[in-house]
Amino acid sequence: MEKMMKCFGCGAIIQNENEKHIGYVPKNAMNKDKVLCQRCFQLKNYHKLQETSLTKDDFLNILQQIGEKDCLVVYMIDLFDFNGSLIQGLMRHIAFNDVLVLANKRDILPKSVKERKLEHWVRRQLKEEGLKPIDVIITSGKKHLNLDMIYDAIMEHRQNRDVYVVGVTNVGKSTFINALLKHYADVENQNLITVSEFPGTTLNLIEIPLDEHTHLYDTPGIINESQMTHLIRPQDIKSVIPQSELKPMIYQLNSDQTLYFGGLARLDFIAGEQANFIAYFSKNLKIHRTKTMKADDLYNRHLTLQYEVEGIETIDQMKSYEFQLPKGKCDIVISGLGFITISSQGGKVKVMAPPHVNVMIREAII
Ligand SMILES: Nc1nc2c(ncn2[C@@H]2O[C@H](COP(=O)(O)OP(=O)(O)OP(=O)(O)O)[C@@H](O)[C@H]2O)c(=O)[nH]1
Ligand SMILES: [Mg+2]
Repeated sequence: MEKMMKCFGCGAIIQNENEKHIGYVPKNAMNKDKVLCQRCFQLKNYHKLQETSLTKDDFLNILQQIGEKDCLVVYMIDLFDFNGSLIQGLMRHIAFNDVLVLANKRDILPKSVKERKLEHWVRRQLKEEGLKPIDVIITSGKKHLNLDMIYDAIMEHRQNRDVYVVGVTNVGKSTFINALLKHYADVENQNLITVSEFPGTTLNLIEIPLDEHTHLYDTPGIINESQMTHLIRPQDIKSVIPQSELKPMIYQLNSDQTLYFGGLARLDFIAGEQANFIAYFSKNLKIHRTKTMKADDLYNRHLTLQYEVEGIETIDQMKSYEFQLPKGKCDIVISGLGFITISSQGGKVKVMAPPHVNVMIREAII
């Protein structure tokens, strides 16, 4: 039987019947041995996103099958949105495989942070989550950082088995595989896998031969509804989510002072001695400092509103969290948007963010 044809950009099974469904290719474009579906064509050439109707379960089903295989799992996480890339659904499925962890997007964190420090931090966080990887490598798929080291680690640990690259959507799986394809197989740009800043780009397994019998697979990322990318308008993603090295912004705050982050989130310093707040956000995000007393009014009059979140027009539609600060350093993370490193003698902060967005306190990464 003839093998089903798949789009080389997203892995969707090719069909010529329904333009609105994934994998559509007009019949007259079928005369090649490698085809790109209409959705990928639009994404690659016009940067236009065609919505799909795949659900989280569709993606989890694919992962479940991987969990049942004897293979090497390359688990990619995003250093900038570490907690957003650790969803439980994913951990559960791969817990029994050999797992090599790639901590990606290192280029977004300040250059001054040592790679070893990041690696140790990642290892400690993973341990808390109960994951015991065979190795952890810091990387940037975009900058080809540590590519040779990763290639060698994959070849060593796969022991002639298949390799599956998994992770939450948007962590950079396809970008990384493209780096491998360019570097080790001289694949030209027009034949690479589709990548984009929109979540849910890869739609099915994409098979890349390693030798006669085994393959490396790109997989569709699990959709994590609490990721910031799902809440803002698609056209704002590239400005709100940092694309290059973060520029730390330093604030000395007294209690009863507030910071707004592009109108998407807010932090109130409720109690404590004067403390140091270092904000790590996209450089396009305007940070606005004000007295807490005036902060509600400022937001409601739209003075600090820079980006829109659907369904939020007044500040009381945001969700509030309170955190007790430890003495010393900690991070307050607004998942996918950014984080604030606070050095204090202790105290209390309140954070407001759109519902769904995870807000948490963690050991400082920097
Ligand atoms: N700064 C930075 N951005 C990256 C890096 N790797 C990927 N990106 C960006 O992250 C976004 C998502 O990249 P993809 O490679 O499509 O991510 P994916 O994990 O394959 O996503 P899905 O196919 O949706 O699961 C794109 O905007 C990439 O340019 C990196 O190392 N550094
Ligand atoms: Mg992808």
